[in-house]
Amino acid sequence: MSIKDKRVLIAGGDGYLGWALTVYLRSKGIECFGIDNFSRRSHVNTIGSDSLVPIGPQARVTGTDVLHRVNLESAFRHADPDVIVHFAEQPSAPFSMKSSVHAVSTQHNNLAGTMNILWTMRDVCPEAHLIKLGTMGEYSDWIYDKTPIPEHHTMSVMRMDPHITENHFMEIPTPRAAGSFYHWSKIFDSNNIEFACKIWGLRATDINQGVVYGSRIEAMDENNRTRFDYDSYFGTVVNRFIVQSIIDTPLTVYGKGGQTRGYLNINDVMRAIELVMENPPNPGQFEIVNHRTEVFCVSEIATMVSEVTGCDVMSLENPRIEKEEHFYNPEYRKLKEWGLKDPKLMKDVLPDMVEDLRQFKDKVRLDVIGPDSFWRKEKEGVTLGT
Ligand code: USQ
Repeated sequence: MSIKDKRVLIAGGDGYLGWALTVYLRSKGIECFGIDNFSRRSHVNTIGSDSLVPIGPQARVTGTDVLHRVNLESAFRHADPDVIVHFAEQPSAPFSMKSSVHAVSTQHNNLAGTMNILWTMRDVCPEAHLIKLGTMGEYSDWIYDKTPIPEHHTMSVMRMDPHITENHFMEIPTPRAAGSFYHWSKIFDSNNIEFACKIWGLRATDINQGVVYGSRIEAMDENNRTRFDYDSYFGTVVNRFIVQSIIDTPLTVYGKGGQTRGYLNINDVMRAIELVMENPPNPGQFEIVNHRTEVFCVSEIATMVSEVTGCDVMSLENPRIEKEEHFYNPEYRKLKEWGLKDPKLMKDVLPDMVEDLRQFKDKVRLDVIGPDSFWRKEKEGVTLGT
């Protein structure tokens, strides 16, 4: 089946990537059906912030919570999807580390929501292709500080057992470990999805993305933009640095700034999902796909933004527990083989982002920029201004 004929259900269709994908696929004539519980809007409002870019009303998607099995099943029956893209998760590491309430709600939402999607697929549309937004953060620098992050869900290891004379090769699930309760929720999801594929013959692709940045996709006009967050919970680092620079406040580099991640522009996320739709796994298969365009450490990004805008850079005590200098090299092969080419490079996108967002300068709230969630027990919030 050509992807033009596929019907797509997007869970989390009101979010940063979910709405962008809806606009992207519709611009290509693909039928999309979005559902959302609008928790992103309410979480961001609760911490005193809002999308910097004005967005359309909630009515742009259907109000359905993946935690509500009966409603989810109705939505699946109505949409009759060939593809389910699952973005309906709490995506912020700092939010998940704020308190026990935040950690529990993150893991409850993410694990139970994914579980409901799997059971509903089994009962309503077992042939559909699940595309799940995973994360590179499932492979922490605790484990992959000397060896590349693999792009496969199993690996061969040799078990060297001191109690027996022979060593044994074993095929084991790729080791994963995370640096926040949010990132751990993604690991648990991956394990549950793989198991569901194995026992029920579902098919799923887990896209492990790096950090996404960008203020819009090419298919958007002023009336159908996706949200853009810059606060310390829901803004990712590049998006935050751009906003900090347009209000002329120093860029908040945490710790030594040697924390290294894969980065990709939001336009390339869209293209990648389209390619994954074109390359579904077989029934019963669980496929891992890694996605990053470039690899940078935080200080390099701060330098690049500062070169565009002339803003200052400051070092803050790191609110997180993470390595501040380390090796990092995720394997990245499948999307390139499927035809992902000419990705956007950060140095080319940064000036456009500054231009695009400068018009919203007066809406920026300084009091939501400083870190407010701390991995160590004794820390309290830092307010950078009023
Ligand atoms: N950082 C700073 N200054 C800031 C904000 C962040 O130095 O003002 C640092 C963080 O300490 C971290 C790095 O920048 O070392 C990235 O932080 P981030 O908040 O941009 O990204 P992260 O928490 O890793 O999570 C984001 C998304 C998440 C996705 C993940 C992909 O929020 O949903 O899963 O990127 S990855 O990082 O590859 O795991």
